[in-house]
Amino acid sequence: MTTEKAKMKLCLAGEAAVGKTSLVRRFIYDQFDDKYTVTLGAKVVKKTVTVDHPEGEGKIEVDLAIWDIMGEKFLRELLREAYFYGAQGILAVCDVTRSDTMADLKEWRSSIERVAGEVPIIILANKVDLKDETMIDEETLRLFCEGWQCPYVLTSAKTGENVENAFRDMAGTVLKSLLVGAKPG
Ligand code: G3D
Ligand code: MG
Repeated sequence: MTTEKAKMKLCLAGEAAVGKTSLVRRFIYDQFDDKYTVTLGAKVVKKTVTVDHPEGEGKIEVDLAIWDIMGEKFLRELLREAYFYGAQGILAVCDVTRSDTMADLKEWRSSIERVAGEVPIIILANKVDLKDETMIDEETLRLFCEGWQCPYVLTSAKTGENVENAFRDMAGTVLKSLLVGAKPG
């Protein structure tokens, strides 16, 4: 059986300190670094994943280009053409210990859609390891995502919980959207 190949550009979105860089690091290197490193502008990292073909048969090898973006709003607006051009999927991250980080995703979404059009989104509700500090309960999150008609994943970059799943789900969802888009008619 042949393995098909695909490429895609994924962008992280979300306010400063929600855990974007930590999630990318966890996914790429499977590690969590407690030292804070400021991402200047944007950093692009690559990883290849093999996922099931969305339409049943075989596997697809997907080269992911993951854009980790600095959370400062002024920078986002300044650089959004460069950041979001050609984005095919958005990993929108909020921090479950800060409620406002979920509402703030609206601005991120419209900023990205102005450049890349409507693309699949997954919401990552991050820092679920901080159980005692959780301010966003799952019902609130569920309703928010229902409004957006997008899935969500509860993640922890610290423990690694669901991080791999979130990126893989995103890759699978984007592939599906690309295949639908590629169909004639
Ligand atoms: P950003 O890239 O979105 O700005 P970072 O966010 O990845 O830099 O993370 C911001 C802070 O949150 C860092 O802490 C980081 O260690 C912490 N963090 C990220 N993800 C998690 C998580 O899942 N659980 C917990 N407990 N902490 C997390 P510091 O203290 O270095 O500022
Ligand atoms: Mg960062």
